[in-house]
Amino acid sequence: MNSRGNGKDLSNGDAKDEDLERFRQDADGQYLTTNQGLRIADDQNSLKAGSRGPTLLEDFLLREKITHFDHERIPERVVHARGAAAHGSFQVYEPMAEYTSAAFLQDPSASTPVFVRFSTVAGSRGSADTVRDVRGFAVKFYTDDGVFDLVGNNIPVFFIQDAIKFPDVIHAVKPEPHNEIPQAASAHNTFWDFAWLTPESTHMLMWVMSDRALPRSFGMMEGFGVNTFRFVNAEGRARLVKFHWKPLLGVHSLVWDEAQKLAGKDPDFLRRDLWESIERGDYPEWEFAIQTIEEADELNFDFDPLDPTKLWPEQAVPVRRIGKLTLNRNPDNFFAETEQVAFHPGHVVPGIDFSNDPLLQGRLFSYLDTQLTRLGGPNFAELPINRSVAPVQNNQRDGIMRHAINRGQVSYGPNSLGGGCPMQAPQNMRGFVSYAERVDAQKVRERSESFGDHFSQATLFWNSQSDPEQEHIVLAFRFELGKVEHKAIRQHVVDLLTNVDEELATRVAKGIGVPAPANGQAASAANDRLEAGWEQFGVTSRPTHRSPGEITRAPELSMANTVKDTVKSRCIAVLAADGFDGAQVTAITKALEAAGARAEIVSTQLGAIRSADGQALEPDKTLLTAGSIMYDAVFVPGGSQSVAALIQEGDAIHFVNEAFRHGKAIAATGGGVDLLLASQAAGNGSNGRKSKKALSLPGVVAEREPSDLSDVAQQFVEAIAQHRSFTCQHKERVPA
Ligand code: HDE
Repeated sequence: MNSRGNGKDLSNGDAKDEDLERFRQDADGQYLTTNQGLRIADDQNSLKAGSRGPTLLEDFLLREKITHFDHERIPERVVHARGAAAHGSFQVYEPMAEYTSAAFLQDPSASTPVFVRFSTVAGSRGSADTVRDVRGFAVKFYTDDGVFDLVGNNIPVFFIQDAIKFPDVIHAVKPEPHNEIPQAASAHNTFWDFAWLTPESTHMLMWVMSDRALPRSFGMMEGFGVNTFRFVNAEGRARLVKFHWKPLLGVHSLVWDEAQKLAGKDPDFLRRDLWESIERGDYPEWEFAIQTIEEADELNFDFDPLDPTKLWPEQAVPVRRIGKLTLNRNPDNFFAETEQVAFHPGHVVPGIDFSNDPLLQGRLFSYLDTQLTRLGGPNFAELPINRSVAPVQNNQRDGIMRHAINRGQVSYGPNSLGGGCPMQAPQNMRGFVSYAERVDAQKVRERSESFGDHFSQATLFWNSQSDPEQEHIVLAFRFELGKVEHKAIRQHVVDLLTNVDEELATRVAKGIGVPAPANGQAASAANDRLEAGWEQFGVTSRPTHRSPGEITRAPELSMANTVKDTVKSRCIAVLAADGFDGAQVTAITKALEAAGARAEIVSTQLGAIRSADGQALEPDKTLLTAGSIMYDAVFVPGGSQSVAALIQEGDAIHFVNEAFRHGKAIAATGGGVDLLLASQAAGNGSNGRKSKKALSLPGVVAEREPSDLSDVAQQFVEAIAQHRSFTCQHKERVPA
């Protein structure tokens, strides 16, 4: 550990880390000074005319301190305001020269420093981490050819096809302008009004209503570049490319009830998880993956590869994993790094270029523009976190907060007085040359006909989900639309969903007081209603065709098919009080730790508790400060005194019920089984009484007389690795 306590040795040749080192400040052993370096003798009292008299205007120490404080805030990002970030590194697996000349994608032995910021989109800086929303996944690569920013999301598609609609979708989802309600939520009138009038958003709506919008951890989400980029190799050959991040821990989510409660009990749940994982050395990792389409094949798919409301199904366009990203160092200072970092999809390096995706084209304008306001002027690239590790040299000058002291009389080009410097770099010196795509067209304000299939991929997404995932989507639509006060809007969204799947529309309709569509006929009635509404309100981007194609299910779209062989970074609650069974706690917690998870003791109060055989243990949390929602699983050890105390606590019973309702793994050994029987996490046996059989439910490992604790631990670890089990109908009846 170095002095910053974040587990990373500075001597590792990380160019960005070394660059940042010049700006770091530590107060150890230092005297307090003004910003001018004057040592301050008294920072506790302002200068007054007598100890009970008025404060003097002369007090420059007071004025400097208060003035700085008054100006500590900068505007928050207009979207993606709430975020958390970390440093790390990226390494490619093998040279990618066939596809791209990007230098950082050639040498498997070279490591590129990165800074990655995760965010929610709609909420303000102080909103909760676990709200239903898209997550930003923005990666800044500090390459030897300059900064490359891959500014992506955890959902592969977007709400709109044209950047000109971005202010509209964001205005619709943000708090309503008259009363600034609701914070960080799409469940309100304006969002769903926009949604039904923007049929191209249907595919993205399906993703946002799925549990993908409730990640369990930033380290358990996928990332996507969303927009289509271009890879160009040294011969100038180009291919369209989509970028992906595949988390090695798999893709796992919270459930809605849990996410809402966490927003109150621990609104920092995801940023805390990221921070603590890195501090522990449980570094989150993702594989970088690409999909490429040959230019000649651009028009040969059921979807248009330039349409950002479409993904490229992996069966149609294989995904190739080409490198690995590891986050291994927390920022030193949230404001200086996480808040001041400025991403821009227009920051590319030779070998990477843009496609004509109309959303991307608009983004290329927006990011630089927004930083000018947010970071106060054109010199934000000089901020330590934004500085390229490749040398920066040009004729740009002056502006607010300029740091560089450019010497000499020359600030223009071409020049002879400066010997022609700085010189333009030819392509063979890695000068950036835009891909010379041929464009021969009329200027039009039009949407391509090939963008007109708004529903097929929404249907593909729905068809690819497991039963519990489908159920969660239905409930999410019901929740969101249940908050919409206008029945006509609820009806129109159901009409949209009728185009995705009639059963989906029927199940949603059932909960929100609008008629369910019935057999084919109702679908055409739904479309008649939609068409009339779209006509009335000037919607031009209508669905014009459907191209379902040959792929009817895409396994990669379901989280049921994700990685389920690890419990790394998971946190398990051990419910224990005085008199707990020490051997059971030791055996299970050791096994969890050996598998890469960790256990926290949750008790009735803080202060050491003793096992039946006298072993002392310090609880980490209490039933007051913790809830099952903060854990991935629960273990209840035996020990008659401990179990008797817990059974008396409504909070302990609730803990178990809630974990069970949320599909989490639960283990109980010895008398701990009685806490399960006292809760509703046990079904009724066939005779109506709670029996041992009643505990043989998915995800529950209950052994009253465990002969082999390592076997119990093994079963428990396997159940946790499954993430959740939703197969048991009984769960629905358990109050949480
Ligand atoms: Fe952004 N987006 N965006 N966006 N975006 C911003 O830039 C914008 C879009 C994304 O952690 C802003 O610096 C437009 C898609 C992320 O700092 C702003 C359009 C995707 C972040 C902006 C889009 C994104 C932003 C606000 C439609 C996924 C946070 C603050 C044309 C590929 C980066 C800022 C961070 C941030 C504009 C659509 C991802 C206003 C105009 C699609 C992850 O410039």
